[in-house]
Amino acid sequence: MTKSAFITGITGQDGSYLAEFLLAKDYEVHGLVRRASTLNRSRIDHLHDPRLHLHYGDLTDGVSLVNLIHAIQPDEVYNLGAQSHVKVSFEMPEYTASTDAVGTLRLLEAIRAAGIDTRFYQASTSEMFGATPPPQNETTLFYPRSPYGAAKLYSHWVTVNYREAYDLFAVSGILFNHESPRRGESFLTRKVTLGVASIKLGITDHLTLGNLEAVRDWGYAKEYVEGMWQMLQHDEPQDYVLATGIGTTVREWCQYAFAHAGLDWEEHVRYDGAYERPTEVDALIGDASKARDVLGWKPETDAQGLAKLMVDADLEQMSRLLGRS
Ligand code: NAP
Ligand code: G4F
Repeated sequence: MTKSAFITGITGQDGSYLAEFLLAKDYEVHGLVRRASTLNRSRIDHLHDPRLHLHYGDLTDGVSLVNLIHAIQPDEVYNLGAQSHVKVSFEMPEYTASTDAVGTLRLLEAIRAAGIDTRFYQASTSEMFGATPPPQNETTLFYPRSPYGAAKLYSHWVTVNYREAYDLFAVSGILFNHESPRRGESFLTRKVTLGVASIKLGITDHLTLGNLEAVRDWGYAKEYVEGMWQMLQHDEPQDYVLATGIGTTVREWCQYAFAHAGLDWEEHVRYDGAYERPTEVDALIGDASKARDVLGWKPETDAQGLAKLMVDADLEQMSRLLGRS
């Protein structure tokens, strides 16, 4: 029988890859979209599929969630919607908490109110480890360093609680940074690859960044959404880390990306303290051995390979826009 899934955050990086993945598996896919004054669906515009249904709603609007879950009765719910930018969360802490923390509670309550037997995935994050040094796995102490990390930690624990209190099949995927050509333009990796393409094509000659010393474990988003689905197919609801296990500094990411376009990063990168956060997460490096052993999940793309594919995609797209391809 055809399965159905409900995805919050379907217009985002992960939501768009997950929708593609589930449609290829013959799911009926329902996505929550926010009303905006201009359409915000560029990542899913290519999905012309009668099995894809989009519904207006918002994680800050509990009534919309109750009505949609009641009407759709999905087999699986993926809660990927969030105000996902760490630095922005210092500027909009209350909105971030309402979306990223209470939003999860609203969705869980909508599932409970509908009384349906659904499997629930929560998009937890390595940001919850914050100040606790690497390597980080499912048993590592949480110590968030931003309103975003704190809000996500609430969602993580309320997901655990609904699993234990109401016997809901609810899991948290604690995902380390994952990127792609669809990554939002203000996140570090994409900001750099877009900067490389602009410099290479002569549109600008420099790129301005903040902290170059932070270490992140960067993987490929397309591989991570498959892990989300695998977590919901297992017999038992459990939490898992997804990561590559390799730490890369922001400085090294710049080296990889600029070198791939034949450029020297030191000639083009400038510093501006405005991009620093009030509290930084110095180092995130994940240990995904549980996902490998229990689910058979394994990442294939490392940071260097990812930098290359993102630079290539941005160069191609920008050349096309400039009419040079
Ligand atoms: P993203 O590209 O920023 O997408 C976020 C999605 O959430 C967008 O579809 C956005 O809609 C939607 N959204 C924002 N506020 C909402 C609200 N109030 N109600 C409903 N939807 C809302 O994020 P991503 O990189 O795909 O990440 C997916 C999820 O994984 C997020 O929860 C993120 O926090 C988490 N996560 C990401 C990473 C990573 O490295 N990418 C790592 C760990 C965890 P609009 O398009 O309308 O803005
Ligand atoms: O790309 P970032 O903004 O990602 P960050 O803060 O690690 O958060 C991402 O990963 C989390 C998983 O750990 C997700 F939960 C979250 O939703 C998001 O997807 O910054 C990466 C690093 C930081 O240390 C930052 O200080 O790059 C440093 N950085 C240096 N200059 C910069 C910049 N980050 C951004 N965005 N812009 C800069 O100019």
